[in-house]
Amino acid sequence: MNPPINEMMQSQIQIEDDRTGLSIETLRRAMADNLFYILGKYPAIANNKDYYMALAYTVRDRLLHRWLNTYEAYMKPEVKIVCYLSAEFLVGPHLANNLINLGIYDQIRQAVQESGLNLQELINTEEEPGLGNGGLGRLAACYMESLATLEVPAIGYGIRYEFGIFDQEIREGWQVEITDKWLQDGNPWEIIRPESEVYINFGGRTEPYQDDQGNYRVRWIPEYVVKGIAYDTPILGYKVNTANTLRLWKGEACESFNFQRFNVGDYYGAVDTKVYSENLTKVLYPNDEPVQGKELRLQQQYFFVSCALQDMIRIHLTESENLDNFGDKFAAQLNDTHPSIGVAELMRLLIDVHHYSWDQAWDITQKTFAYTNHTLLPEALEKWPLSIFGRLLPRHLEIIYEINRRFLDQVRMKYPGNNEKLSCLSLIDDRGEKYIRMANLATVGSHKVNGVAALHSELVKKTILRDFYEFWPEKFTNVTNGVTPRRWMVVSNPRLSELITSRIGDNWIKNLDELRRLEQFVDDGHFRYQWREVKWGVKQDLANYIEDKLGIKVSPDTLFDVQVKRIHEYKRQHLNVLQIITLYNRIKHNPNLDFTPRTCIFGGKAAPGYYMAKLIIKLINSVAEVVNKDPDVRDRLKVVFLPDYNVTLGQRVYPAADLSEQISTAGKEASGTGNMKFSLNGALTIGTYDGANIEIRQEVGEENFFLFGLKTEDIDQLRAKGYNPWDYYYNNPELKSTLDLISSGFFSHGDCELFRPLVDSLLHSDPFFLFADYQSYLECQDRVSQAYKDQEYWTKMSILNVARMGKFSSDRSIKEYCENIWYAKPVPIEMKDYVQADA
Ligand code: NBX
Repeated sequence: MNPPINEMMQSQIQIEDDRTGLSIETLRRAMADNLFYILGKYPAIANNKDYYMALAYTVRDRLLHRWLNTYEAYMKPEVKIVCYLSAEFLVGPHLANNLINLGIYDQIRQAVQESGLNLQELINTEEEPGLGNGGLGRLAACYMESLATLEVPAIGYGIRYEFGIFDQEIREGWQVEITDKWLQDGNPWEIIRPESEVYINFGGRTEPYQDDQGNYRVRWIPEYVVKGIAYDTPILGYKVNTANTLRLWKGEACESFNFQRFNVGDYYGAVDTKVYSENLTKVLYPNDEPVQGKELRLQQQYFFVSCALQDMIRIHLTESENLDNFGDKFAAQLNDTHPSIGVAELMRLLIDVHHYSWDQAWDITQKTFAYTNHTLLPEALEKWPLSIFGRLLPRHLEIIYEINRRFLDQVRMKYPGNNEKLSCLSLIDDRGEKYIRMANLATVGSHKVNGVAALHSELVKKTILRDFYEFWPEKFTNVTNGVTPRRWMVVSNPRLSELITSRIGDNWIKNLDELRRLEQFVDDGHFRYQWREVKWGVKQDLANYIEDKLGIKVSPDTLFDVQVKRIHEYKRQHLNVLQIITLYNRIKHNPNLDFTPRTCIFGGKAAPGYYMAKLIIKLINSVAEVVNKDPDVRDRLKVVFLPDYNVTLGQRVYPAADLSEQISTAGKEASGTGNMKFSLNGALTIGTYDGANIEIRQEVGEENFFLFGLKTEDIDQLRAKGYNPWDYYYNNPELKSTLDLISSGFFSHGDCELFRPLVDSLLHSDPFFLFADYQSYLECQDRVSQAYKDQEYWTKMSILNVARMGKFSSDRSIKEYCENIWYAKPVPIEMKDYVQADA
């Protein structure tokens, strides 16, 4: 028994403990200590990176109690944990977000200032973890943040890529890819958990045997084994005690295997195994590349999913005697088909390792999994050649065959003699070379399947999973995407956030529907003036950044027209370019045209193997070069391509936009989430009837949204009756002269060949219907220019956009997943010991 005096002393020490205290003086001292003891530096030799690290450790100390308390609370048997399985988590920089969510931003800013430093500069030195390609990975990050804010128990399971998405440089207008070395200076936010290592089998063969009780069983004798090591990053909720875990797995050599080889004298073989194992999690695959034949990608997928499921089983068995209630303890969400091998892996673990019967195992599996679809593009639907699959995962192939056999028996009962149905629904595509269809596996193995916006979910039911919908209508549902207002408003746009808070208080940060209360100020001239001031200031910041990085001068008095997203033909950045060239032509023909000055800003990466996307980047830069220096233009039109678009740059760009370009071919963009970030920051949208645009327009009001273009049905009809892009080219003089100008070499120093592939593709097939939408787009842009001239009116529309965007908080999406798919509830975290949550 401790004498009371000890407890007293302890609590006194801990109140001003350098690792938890929040007074300015304690924070300042903690930073100095970390600089010295962790980084081995003192002020005279420290740079901003060192200070950033010292600060990051100071902040991490202050969240550790919450994190450990949270983890402990989840071990209770009655607590259900959401496991978000995703090959990508595009979390973005941690520091500023953690400061906001911990509620210590102001204290830290002062402490940093008193150390003679500038907090924003330190925040800017953070290297962001680029562990994702785009929307899908960023959605996973927003969802993790909302889960924590809503105090819902969650673990994000993924891959700790050593090299994330490449950094993009632009050289002579072309994209050049540079390896991303996000880990080179160390990562202060992660903690390695060597105790949670797991072993993952690959290759080899299976073997039937009888156990001691005479049961028929199968064992898998792998060819090699890789060790998975967990790296944990805390994901804090906004002003709550919950700190959930993002658990990312790294592949390492398995010593026991190495060691055997070493013992028989095969030193180089042992080293090979080590290199091979560590290769597994080396690099993130870019999207938009044909997936077939990328064996390493299948290995990555199986690796992280098996790590996750084994980890979940271990957690469950620390509190339970068996896995009977596994589906009550965990809800596992498949973020697209990338983790869908999990269906077969959970079956294998339950049957082969934990000796469940097939039927019991299948019940648990279906109860546990749900699947989110993010694309209808046929080329993006994952299918693995059976040959590769069977070589790598022989046991899983057997299990998939058995799942399929039982499933097709059910289908036969419902549709006797209908072979067409069987062939569409089968998990195996055997029309030529045989493939495993991962979307079919995910659908069969899940209790719910959802799309990511209303239109998209309808199209899922009508197109790629039509027969499944007919078979199991109740399985299909929609959850429209959302984004977290903490990162995408509070962190990235403090000025707008403060203005909003000054009028309606700060509850909107946790309850985004409260933004509606801004509507009452829309007729308040002073408020509108303040609103414009904020936008102008943020535009000035971006203008400074552009001048700094690119040497291009742009004025915040012009309309900032922005398209930032991955470069893809279906997203139609080239439609935007056609429009810009048309505006340029108009100025050239009539130099004194009444013209609303515009700054057209682009950003986005092209997949390294996607030639057309790279050519679009080159076209944007080539047009920029000509337009920006043409004296006739008189600075009324500027074109800027921002290199290396990522989360950090997004945080600069969204707040500064006046106009958000969401111009995909109808039916192709599953949802879009950038569209939400723009509108929440007061940009108006010019958009097609696609993805979440439709719902945004519905919420903000059609009079506050610039809609153009064909709808999905129109496009289907046009295609059916035979779409001929030439007709549009010949019949539309502005379109014709725009294309002719590109073909003439005007933007390519006389080279008529450079852009030919792009022009030819448009003239000969135009698979994404740019020509069909061109006229409607231009007319809509004219309406935009007209509207922008009336700044008071524009400001009203901007305010109404923000006020009515509450639906698009990821908090709303997460509540829907909890209610309809996961059946998970909040578990508020009580802090043990002495540490209290910040009020
Ligand atoms: O997912 C995106 C969709 O295109 C967006 O419309 C949607 O808003 C977003 C979130 O639901 N899809 C996406 O980003 N896909 C990928 O990044 C991807 C990554 C790897 C891969 C295929 C696609 N093999």
